Amino acid sequence: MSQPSPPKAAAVVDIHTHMYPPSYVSMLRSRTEIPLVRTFPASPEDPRLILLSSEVPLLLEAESNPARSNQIIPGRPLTRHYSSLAQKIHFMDTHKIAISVLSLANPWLDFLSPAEAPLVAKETNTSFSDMCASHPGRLYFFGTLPLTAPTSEIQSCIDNLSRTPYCRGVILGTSGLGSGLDDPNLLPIFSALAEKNLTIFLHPHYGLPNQVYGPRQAEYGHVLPLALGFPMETTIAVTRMFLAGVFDSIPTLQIILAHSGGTLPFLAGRIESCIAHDGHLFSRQQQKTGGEKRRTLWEVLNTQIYLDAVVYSDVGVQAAVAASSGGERGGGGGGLERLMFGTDHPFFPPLGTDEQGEWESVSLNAQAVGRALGEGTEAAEKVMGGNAIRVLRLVGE
Ligand code: 5CU
Ligand code: ZN
Repeated sequence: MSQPSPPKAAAVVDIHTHMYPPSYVSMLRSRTEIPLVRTFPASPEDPRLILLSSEVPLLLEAESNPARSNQIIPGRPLTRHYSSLAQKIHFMDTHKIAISVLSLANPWLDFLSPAEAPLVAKETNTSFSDMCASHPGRLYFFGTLPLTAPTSEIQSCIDNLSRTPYCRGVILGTSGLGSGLDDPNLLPIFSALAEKNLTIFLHPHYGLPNQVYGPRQAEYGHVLPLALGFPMETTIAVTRMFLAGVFDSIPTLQIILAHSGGTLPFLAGRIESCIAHDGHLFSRQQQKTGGEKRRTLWEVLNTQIYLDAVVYSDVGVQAAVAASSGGERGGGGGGLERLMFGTDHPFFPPLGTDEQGEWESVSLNAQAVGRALGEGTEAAEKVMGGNAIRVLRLVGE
């Protein structure tokens, strides 16, 4: 029998690609609060997926006034792209993606009761593992943790995932155990993940409080929560981890930040300056270390953080590479080793054209890498797949 071979150097790997297994979709269909799946009289054949708190006002309006003719239908269409494996493979083939590292889409298991979460985690992780096993060498996955359940359940899930051949890490939202990712109670979980060589894929869901989007937000569709709320949420979550010393406590913890770290590449300098000029942090640091030099955010970006390349512009790709180089301009210092291509499929489908063809959201991301680093260069090949193959230990068909 032939052994799996290492993927070709130029293989394209998608590390940011989601699914909801059919059992998860069934659960969403049965729910009355977000996240949920619902159909509306204006279009009874087309189920809608309603996920975000910013979508609740439209949902309530649609429920209270179902007959209104010019109703804006809440959510997004729940197409086959969300739960069909055949559709995922078709999408990969269309975009010449050799390997995908699948993850459950938001909001994962965050809304489940402590009693429900472990079983749903088990079912979901088994679904992903089975999907990967049915396409060996083409699919891997980030598992999902039952974070609302007791710690012993979370630890046992980590143990199981570490023994699952196609699992390479876990997808994590920003709420942690309920108090965010700077919660000291998360340290044993982060330690266990690091010990088992499971990388965290940190992904937003909650955005910012709805009032920041203003009274006209419904006129602007999903733009404000997705373009701005998501990236700010990620930036705040990882900055809180940094300020709480999580990276110093667990130097082997490895974390990939969705959407190129939100706004972290742009704001890391300001965060560093605010830390350096904060009297409270200064005296705490003096007491703790007697004035010993602290590790900067740039150093953490260069050693423990990876960024995906889901940023849709060469300006963003350049900033991500420079920030991952520890702030060195020109992409030295290893920044080119720390960026990984992704698509965010099945979100951002083409509108008004064939969803079976090429997706502009994918080509924008691929072109951004080519424009920033040179089409077909060694640097671009690393970002398009080489880095993911190395960091996530991926083996091809
Ligand atoms: O369109 C959206 O709401 C989303 C989402 O919920 N999650 C994601 O990863 N991308 C887009
Ligand atoms: Zn995503």
